[in-house]
Amino acid sequence: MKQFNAATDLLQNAKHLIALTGAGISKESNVPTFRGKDGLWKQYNAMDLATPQAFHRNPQLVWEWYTWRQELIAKCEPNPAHLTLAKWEHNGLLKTLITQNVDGLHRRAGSTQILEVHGNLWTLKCTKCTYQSRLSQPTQGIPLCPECQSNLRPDVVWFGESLPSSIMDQVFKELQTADIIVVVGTSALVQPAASFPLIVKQNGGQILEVNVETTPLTTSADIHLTGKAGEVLPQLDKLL
Ligand code: BJW
Ligand code: ZN
Repeated sequence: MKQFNAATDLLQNAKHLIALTGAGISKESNVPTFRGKDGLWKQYNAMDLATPQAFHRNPQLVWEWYTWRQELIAKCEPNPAHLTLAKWEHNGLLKTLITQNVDGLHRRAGSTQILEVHGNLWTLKCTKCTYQSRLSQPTQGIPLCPECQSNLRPDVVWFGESLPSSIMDQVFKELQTADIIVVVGTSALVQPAASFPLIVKQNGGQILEVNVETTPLTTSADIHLTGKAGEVLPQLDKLL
């Protein structure tokens, strides 16, 4: 309870609160995380599915995996953690939500100030030209570009790829301005997102971490709340 009260104080005094979320925030919506005992990378090899080389080698296999995930996520709903962050944006507390998640659940929960640093599973882009489109339902087979007939790919960021520069420009502005960053449900293992909270800290800000486990970030966090995001965030909201 002491940690909860300290976290409430931190939030109540925040001048520019931002959040960084990872797969753990969607776990209670039944979206699988990547790491850990039930994580996707226990069952699937990241290098066979989430690199540009893998897509070049076997677009069919990569698309099968993404179609399966789109079908799974289409059945999921935002949980109380997503809803709490949306509420905090609408009541003016949360300025920007940086997410590594590609599932689109933050938007479905009502958040609008979202920076999706690893892209979105529901957007496609051409492997050759600048064509992009939004999906309203899961893909079937390998979709082709209507402009140049090349393979379309999911507009997500794979290992070895740079994060979208226009979004990163906004992320860095936020990291310079923020005095508090709430970090929810990320293993803090994947760069560069894992370093975002440390940039806030270097600029004199504070880190509030919410996770069921400790992470490499925990020793730098000013407050670590252990628990499920879908329980901890609504509990915090009640105390505000
Ligand atoms: C709960 C919970 C509950 C559970 N409540 N909590 C060596 C050093 C430094 C960097 C590198 C390096 N070697 C390679 C790199 C670079 C690489 C990297 O970081 N690799 C590391 C793994 C070592 N990074 C990149 O390649 C990035 N690009 C880049 O660096 O560009 C520059 C560059 C260009 C060219 C050459 C070299 C450099 C790109 C990274 C792209 C990541 N892509 C993925 C897939 C996206 C598409 C898709 O979804 O299909 O993004 S991988 C996957 O990991 C996904 C996630 O967004 C990302 C982060 O995972 P996240 O969100 O943290 O989830 P989990 O599963 O790891 O953790 C869940 C957490 O939730 C856990 O902590 C649980 O405890 C917790 N939890 N239930 C609260 N209910
Ligand atoms: Zn094209």
